Amino acid sequence: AWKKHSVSGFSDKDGFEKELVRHVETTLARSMYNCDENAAYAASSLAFRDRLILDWNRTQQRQTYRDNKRVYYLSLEFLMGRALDNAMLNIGQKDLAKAGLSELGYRIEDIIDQEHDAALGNGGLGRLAACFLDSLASLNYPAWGYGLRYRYGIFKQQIVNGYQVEVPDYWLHFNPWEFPRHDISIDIGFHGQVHKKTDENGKTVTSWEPGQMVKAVAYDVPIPGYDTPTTNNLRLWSSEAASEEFDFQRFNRGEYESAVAEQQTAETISAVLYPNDNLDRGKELRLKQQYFWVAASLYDIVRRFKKSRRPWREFPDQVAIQLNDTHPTLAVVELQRVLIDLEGLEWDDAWNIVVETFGYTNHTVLPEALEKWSVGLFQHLLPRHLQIIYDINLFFLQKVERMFPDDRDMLRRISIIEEASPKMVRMAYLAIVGSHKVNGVAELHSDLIKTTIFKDFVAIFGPDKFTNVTNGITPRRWLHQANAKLSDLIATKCEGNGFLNDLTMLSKLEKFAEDKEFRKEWAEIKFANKVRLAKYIKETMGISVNPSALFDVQVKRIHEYKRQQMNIFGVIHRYLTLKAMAPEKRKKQQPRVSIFGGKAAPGYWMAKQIIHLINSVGSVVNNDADIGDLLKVVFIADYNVSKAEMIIPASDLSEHISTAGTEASGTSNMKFVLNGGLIIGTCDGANIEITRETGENNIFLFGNLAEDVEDLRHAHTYGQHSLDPDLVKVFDEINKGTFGSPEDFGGLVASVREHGDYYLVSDDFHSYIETHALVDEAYKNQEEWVSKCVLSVARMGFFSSDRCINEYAESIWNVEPLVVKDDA
Ligand code: 26W
Repeated sequence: AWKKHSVSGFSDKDGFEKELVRHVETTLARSMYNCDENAAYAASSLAFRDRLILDWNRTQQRQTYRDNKRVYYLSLEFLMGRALDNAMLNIGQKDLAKAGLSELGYRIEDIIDQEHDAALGNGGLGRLAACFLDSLASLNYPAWGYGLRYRYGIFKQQIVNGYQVEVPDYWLHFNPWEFPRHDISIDIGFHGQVHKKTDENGKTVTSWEPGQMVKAVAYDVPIPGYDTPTTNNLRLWSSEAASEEFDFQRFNRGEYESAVAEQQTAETISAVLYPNDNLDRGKELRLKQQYFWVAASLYDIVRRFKKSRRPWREFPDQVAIQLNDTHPTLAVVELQRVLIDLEGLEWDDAWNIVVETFGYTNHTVLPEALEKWSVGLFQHLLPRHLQIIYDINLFFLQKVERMFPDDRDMLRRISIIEEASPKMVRMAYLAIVGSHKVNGVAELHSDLIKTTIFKDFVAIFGPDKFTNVTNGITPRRWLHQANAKLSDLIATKCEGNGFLNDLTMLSKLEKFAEDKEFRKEWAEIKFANKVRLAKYIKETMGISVNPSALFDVQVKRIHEYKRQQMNIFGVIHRYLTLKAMAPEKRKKQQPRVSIFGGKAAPGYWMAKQIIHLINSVGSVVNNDADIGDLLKVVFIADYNVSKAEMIIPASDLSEHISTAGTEASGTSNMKFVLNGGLIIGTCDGANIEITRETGENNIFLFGNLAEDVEDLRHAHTYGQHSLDPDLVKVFDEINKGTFGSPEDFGGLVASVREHGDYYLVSDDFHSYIETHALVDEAYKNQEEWVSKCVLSVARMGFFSSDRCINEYAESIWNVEPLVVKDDA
């Protein structure tokens, strides 16, 4: 049996303090008398970082030496949040740091709070990538993440007069968690010409002579596993002017300004994260980002492979590359180019290697989110890649024609090139053709892609190419870090902290669901978390909320398909109902706080109207003396990972109410349940599997099913669409001006009334309202409510990202963990 190698932490509290002081006095060049919380954060981070580096170096050495198959996770987004708290917990020395900091006169929460979130992502897809990195390291897989080092992360959201205002997120003033590797830099080409020559053997050789070069510089971020010395690497690429371009000659020719301008053009590539979630706008700079990142990453991966001097056919035995949505699909084309143009392989040999190497994860079925790039743009930016795409498509179409000789329309439907004007490259189709496995992220979603958007591809490649891997979340961040008290309470009933490595151990909690004493402790923790959130709400926006009220939370990106509009219409309905009641009856109603949070894409007009309506309703309801504590409406500005860590543990009820069939999985649904909250939700995404695991009695499901959505939409368009009468009352109230100028919300109302109600708000409204009434009823019986929460948590083991990563490893990557021996 292997003995576990211990983590390179501090020997004791004094050891940590000494290092902290050393960093304050030398690295930061300050005196301890002049060490504010920010400096204490910086020094703590530097101290912990030093410990991580030792394990990080050893992990990389070990992985190089053993030379096992590695996983490369290519994602344009990594929504990491804060690193210090996570590093302390994963190393297992937060208590020690707390004691040390306290001795020096600091509260650890204040120190942790100094850190700026690393917000290099939009929402679900980016946070999933971050959870996967945590699991990959915690399970000792040899794995790297590859992404872009954006100078600006997702914008910061301010609410001004009820409207969203975007502020740039410049987050790199001080970032101790990244290591610039100026020695690892790669020149990436764009534009230019393609040349064909015949070599001595009569073989045609194609070469690409780019017209512009941009330099990619690596920045590495250590990813510590929990309770293991394995510390993996996240490599982020930053763009700079290629060395040749910003040359000395040009200064002498008096072209200083234009030389600097070119440098800035190069730097633009990694400057900013595109803030659209589920919307493809086809911007040239975005395609440049994608190629820049993919080409640099592949160069790095290929270079590492070449060090072991194996034959090319062994590449897929050594390398698994996962495409996080279609954003990195150019990697398929780039690897084929490297193999045939630079390494001289035959097309078929190269193509087999490519397909064996890649796996593609789809995260959405929304048509407006499926990436397409115009052929003209490709021709201009990546002329050689366009040729290769045409060849990939030609061979693919030939294969399909042989399989379905009489089906002309099939060829038109499945072609990687959409024959429209302008012609478009369909990236999802390219990703499917270039990968050996395609997966969805929850059962319903994986079924839907097989029967709708990718149906033809199932007929062509057979059903085995398509699979499901239901998403998961890391219990380290989303329970242990976000909700330390609950995690500690669970540990007392689950034989210690083992559940953090094996979440199925939570099942030991089942037998305590009926234990009065345990329920009391459980309820006290939930209450304390609500008090903490109430305090934050009071301090940041001056709204008093009663922590004994039912906290009803919907936090996620604002999108019509996620239906925050239905939620706020429901809140208006509740308000009207309360107002219409006799005071005696009113007093007996269940008090609620409706909490919203989330960013709207800057160009998404409808989403911005939703935010404005929520805030407008809030300012009326929160100041209505008839209502008092019975209803409060709060919009928490700038929802991000660190706010999620505070909000999620404070929820009694969370809303996951997308139109059935539209939310691929959802992952916050899992986080809320894991933190002892219940869900009101539709039969969509992972809600369905959560219900299967936790039991129908422990979730509030409502609304139409995915299989009925198409018919309902059809009926809206061609039949008659009679609106739900309660919803009509809500619209009438909006139109009366109760919440400000009705024109401000005209789009929201019209989309339901005039424009076919695509997201079925009216169809689901009645059952939504009724189900909320059931929630009120259930919440009255606190003993039973808490028991539902305990049972649910006990049954959440399946939703760990550890389970999810093990499934990828086994069914898609064929990689194994690298056992850490004591001597290596
Ligand atoms: C091209 C623009 C664009 C940008 C981002 C298109 C699509 C995206 C993402 C795929 C959107 C996204 O984050 N999808 C979410 O992925 C989560 C992780 O699998 C799921 O849990 C969510 O249901 C899904 O909306």
